[in-house]
Amino acid sequence: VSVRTVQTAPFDGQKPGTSGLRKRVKVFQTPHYTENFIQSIFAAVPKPRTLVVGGDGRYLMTDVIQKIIRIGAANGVTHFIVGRNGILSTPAASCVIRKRAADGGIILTASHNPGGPQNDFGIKYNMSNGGPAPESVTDGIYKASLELKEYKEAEVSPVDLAALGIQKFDGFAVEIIDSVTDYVELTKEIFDFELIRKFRQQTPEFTLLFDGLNGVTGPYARRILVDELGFPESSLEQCTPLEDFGGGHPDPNLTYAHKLVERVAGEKISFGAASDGDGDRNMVLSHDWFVTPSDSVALIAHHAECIPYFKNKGVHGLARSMPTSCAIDRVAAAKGLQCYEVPTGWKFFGNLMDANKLSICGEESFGTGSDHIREKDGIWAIVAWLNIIAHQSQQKAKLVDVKHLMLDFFKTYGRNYFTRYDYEDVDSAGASKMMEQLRALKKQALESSDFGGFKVSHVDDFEYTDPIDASVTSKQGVRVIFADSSRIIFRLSGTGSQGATVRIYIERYDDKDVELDAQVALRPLVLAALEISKLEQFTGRKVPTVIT
Ligand code: VG1
Ligand code: CO
Repeated sequence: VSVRTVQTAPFDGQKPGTSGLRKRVKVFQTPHYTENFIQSIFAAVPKPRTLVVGGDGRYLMTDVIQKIIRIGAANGVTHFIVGRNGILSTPAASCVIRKRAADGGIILTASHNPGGPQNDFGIKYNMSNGGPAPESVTDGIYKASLELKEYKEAEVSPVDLAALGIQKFDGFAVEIIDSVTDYVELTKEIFDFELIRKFRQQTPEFTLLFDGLNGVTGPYARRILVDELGFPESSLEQCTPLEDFGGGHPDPNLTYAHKLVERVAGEKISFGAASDGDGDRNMVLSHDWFVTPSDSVALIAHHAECIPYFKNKGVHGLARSMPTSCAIDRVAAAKGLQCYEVPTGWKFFGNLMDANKLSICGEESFGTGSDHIREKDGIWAIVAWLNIIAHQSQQKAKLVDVKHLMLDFFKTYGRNYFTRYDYEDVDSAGASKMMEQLRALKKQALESSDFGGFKVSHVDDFEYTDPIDASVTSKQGVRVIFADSSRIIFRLSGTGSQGATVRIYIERYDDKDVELDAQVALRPLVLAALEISKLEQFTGRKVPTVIT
């Protein structure tokens, strides 16, 4: 194929964050900006010959796929595997990379960030294990972006992304695959679909509502929940992927998934669930209970053995990101399993999974998953819950609903109350100053004070040494740990595209009172957090943008 070389100059700020490079669409539309970043990927990663490409369907995606094909072909890719019309959820992309033994993949998403011409776009590289590139690789991409002088492009006309099958070009081929099939096959191997189908038939009072928030998950949910498990089509809402997610914020939480929350409450629905723009997050609730993600992963771990995948393979270990509540640690202790604590971001779980040390893990940010792939997986978590509900209901010969599962869990383990306060789009300088001040806090100074009866026992800035490759990641969030094991954690987001987002994570353990409202149970610690951080003084903010 004939290749042309285009002269360019480096751009500042092409440093991938928690999960790839995320910027405003108009930044990606700057001449050469996107091409530069794609060329930087090929300069830094082990040369891929087979490459998976797809994304969450947001505005600009198909244009960028054509660019990836042109630049990739000029950089030695011989086989592109692309989801039909470019559509691949993040977990499906991870699945396809593994199943088809590709060398890597490029996923086009800004996850839960709004889409459309005025909003966000993102590019992320995944390795041959199906997982996000580790920091050593993303640092390499960034370094390459700063030194770039030219990029290469194959001179080919646009590929037809709608036509399933193989299109041959001079020196390379593009294979368009169904976006859903590989992923659905994998899901069917993991869970007991027969049991869930039977449960659904025998328990007509169990009702379900899934909200795709107009993100990529709709087609996956339809195939699995409706076609395979037999739930009615009316169990789905907002399940058509839209370029701008219908103008919404495709983030499954109580604030942005309010339509689902209202319907579940109003119609007394037994099981409500939602996923984010790219399909890797999940929220689970019922008309009488909201499941905190930290509790969700702990509950799945507790009941893992009723899921065929874990029954057959065993559970090798558990893990959570540092700010995630310690509920899963209690499950690990009870089961005699190791529980790992990693920095925020799914990329830190991959090495442990590859080394067979980790089976189930999660993040407080509505991320739950296992070693069946190397990304968090929204549909996986939702079907895991259905599998557990079906199994428990069969065992007890009556409907065991979401609330009762959680209350049973708390009876066994006690409850780790958890909440997160997000202050979005605050002034970056103020936010950085606040973090500097927190880093400078000394244990002695805090120990002498009394925060509404809470005594500080430990303060640090979280640092992680990967047990497999010994790589060190530091400055991952300031932790204030109290004598009674309560925790307050402060960190800045690494996924925003504008200003800074301050996150405050608050946790308290209680083995007596397990049915309090989380905001009530955590109020004294929230006040302590605001006092310790001087948040209002540094950022001018009185109230958070989102509370989860
Ligand atoms: C956030 C979450 C983190 C998650 C990341 C990517 O990162 O806190 O837990 O892994 O998003 O999720 P940050 O740096 O903004 O706190 V997704 O669904 O945006 O790929
Ligand atoms: Co996501």
